[in-house]
Amino acid sequence: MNKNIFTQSPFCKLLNIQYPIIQGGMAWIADAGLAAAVSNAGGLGLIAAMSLNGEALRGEIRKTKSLTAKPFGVNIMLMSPFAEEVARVVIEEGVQVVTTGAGVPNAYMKGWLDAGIKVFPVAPSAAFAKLMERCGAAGVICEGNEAGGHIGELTTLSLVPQVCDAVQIPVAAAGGIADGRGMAAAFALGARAVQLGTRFLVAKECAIHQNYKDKVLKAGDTATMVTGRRTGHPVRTLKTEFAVNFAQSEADLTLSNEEILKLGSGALRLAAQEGDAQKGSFMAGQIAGLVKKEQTCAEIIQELMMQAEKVGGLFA
Ligand code: TUI
Repeated sequence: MNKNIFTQSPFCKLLNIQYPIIQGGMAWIADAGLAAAVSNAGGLGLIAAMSLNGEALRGEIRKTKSLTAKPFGVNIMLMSPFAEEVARVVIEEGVQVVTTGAGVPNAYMKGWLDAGIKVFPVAPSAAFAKLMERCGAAGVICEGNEAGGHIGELTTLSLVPQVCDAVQIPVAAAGGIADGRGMAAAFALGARAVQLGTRFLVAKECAIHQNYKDKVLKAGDTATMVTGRRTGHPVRTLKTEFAVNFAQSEADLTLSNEEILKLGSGALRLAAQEGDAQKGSFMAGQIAGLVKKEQTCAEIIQELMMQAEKVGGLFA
């Protein structure tokens, strides 16, 4: 394995980026400032459309264009009440890359492909990845359940090689990756890119509340837990008082699924914007224990590449 495998890959050429590193499209968190900083550092920055309606997303896209001349993308969380309008806005604004999560993007694929958008759905299984390949996806993102936020069933180590064997399109690995060792490991499994969320949470250009960053920086290896399995929307968060109480409410069968969902809604915003330690849901991946310092996006990407190339040398 040499430098070329990471930096002069067909994946980088496909997206016209320098390094095969994608920033996770973190809902309520990934804004124009973060996306532009990652893209300016040679990776692929993403704006999260989850919390934005069509016009708010349009503003964020235009802001990103004013901050970087490099390619960037938009992540569309398909459970968002604004999914349909933001799906239209990415076409109107000439966005080059769209990633999708938490659902099946079929209804939007034709419009995006006709507009020349490269689509990378999050695929939680090999069957889903094959379906996306048939629908014209440029690649898939395989996010193991080590990831923060809304998760699937499989781990990154199991999911990535099985999807790589199932499809011809490039696979990006996500979940449990925060340094060059994880990046090299993902490439050893057949991935052609990595997506990182938790590491970019503490980026200097990430505008979340400092309480959120401090919780990630202090987190150890067993600091996360999964809630929401009962409602069919499992979410990995830091083990806070809110998360533990939420898990207790889930176990209480006198509460309906609707009541449980209501308890959780809005909690991510409270964490990201207000740093609310009591009512906030601090989503983060299992790899949070490895994230120990605040750095610029450029420092994060350079460090990752240096480590990955060093570890990658083991395969040469
Ligand atoms: O979407 C994510 N991660 C997220 S979204 C989010 S916002 C949120 N806020 C409050 C409660 C819940 C979520 C926070 N984190 N990652 C991408 C992802 N997609 N992970 C898993 C999936 C997925 C799961 C099932 C993709 C497709 C899928 O298809 C199953 C099916 O057939 O519908």
